[in-house]
Amino acid sequence: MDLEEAARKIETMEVRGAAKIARLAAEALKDFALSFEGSDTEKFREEVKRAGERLLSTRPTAVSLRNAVNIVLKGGREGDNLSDIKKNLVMAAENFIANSEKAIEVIAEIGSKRIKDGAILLTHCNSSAAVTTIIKAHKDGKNIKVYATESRPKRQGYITVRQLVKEGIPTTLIVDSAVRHVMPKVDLVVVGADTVESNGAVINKIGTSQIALCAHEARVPVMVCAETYKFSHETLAGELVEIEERDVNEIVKPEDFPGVGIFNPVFDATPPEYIDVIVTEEGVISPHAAYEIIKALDIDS
Ligand code: RI2
Repeated sequence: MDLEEAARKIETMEVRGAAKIARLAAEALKDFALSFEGSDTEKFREEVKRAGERLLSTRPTAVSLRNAVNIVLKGGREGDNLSDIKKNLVMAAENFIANSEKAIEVIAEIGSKRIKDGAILLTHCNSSAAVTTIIKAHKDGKNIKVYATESRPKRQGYITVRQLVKEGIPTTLIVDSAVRHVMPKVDLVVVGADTVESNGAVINKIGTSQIALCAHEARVPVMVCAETYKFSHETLAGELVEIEERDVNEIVKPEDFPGVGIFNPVFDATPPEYIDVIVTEEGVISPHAAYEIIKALDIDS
């Protein structure tokens, strides 16, 4: 995979979802390293670093992307000669991808146990961790039904409803603004995450915080499914998570609304008080345990 092509696919959201973009970045860095010709170790390190920066410039919010790049580059800092350095980088990339895929399976295994037979779920956007967990609950014999939001502006909810219906799960598509109306019928909200902050706040697709607020009001628990590489080391060091703002054309054609300001933030932050549990591959944790998870992770920013 050509590095620029991978960066473009992430930027344009041709490949999207926090886990998928992280794995694609790891794969692209691996291919970039393998295609490096020459014997100058310093030049290799500089070019790989620049490649990492290009990938990081694509989407600013999902820390999984940053963690993937940091883990792979860290692998490439180990070794005495170029051949070993390349080997270590490739190994780091392959391990990241394998661990990331395995983490989702483990999360689904654990998360499924928290979904009761007969439960009505609500999910938002399209999270591979959340959708895999819901499908696992269905495969475990739970008789579940799902409400899925459209998830404006890009309507990733369409992907979700198709995935769930394909598995035979009764699924109902709703517009984002119908969430409060249906919440009294819901037993559990299941969503993914792009980033988990050190204070336990979860950054996810815009609208997640409103859903959590409605769930809180209706006393419906909120379960977040997130691999530990979604946890942000940077926030421990005081940095704030940048909320990506995308092209306003994703909402409307600006020329149809002369004089009107249009604002397209694509993520929001749900405070830890509105989240019951985060299901990680390390187990079910309280959002307040995010600090310990980040401390235990060996990822430098
Ligand atoms: P997984 C997505 O972001 C959504 O916000 C989704 O909830 C989150 O990534 C996590 O997805 P976008 O790329 O990693 O659609 O669980 O903006 O697949």
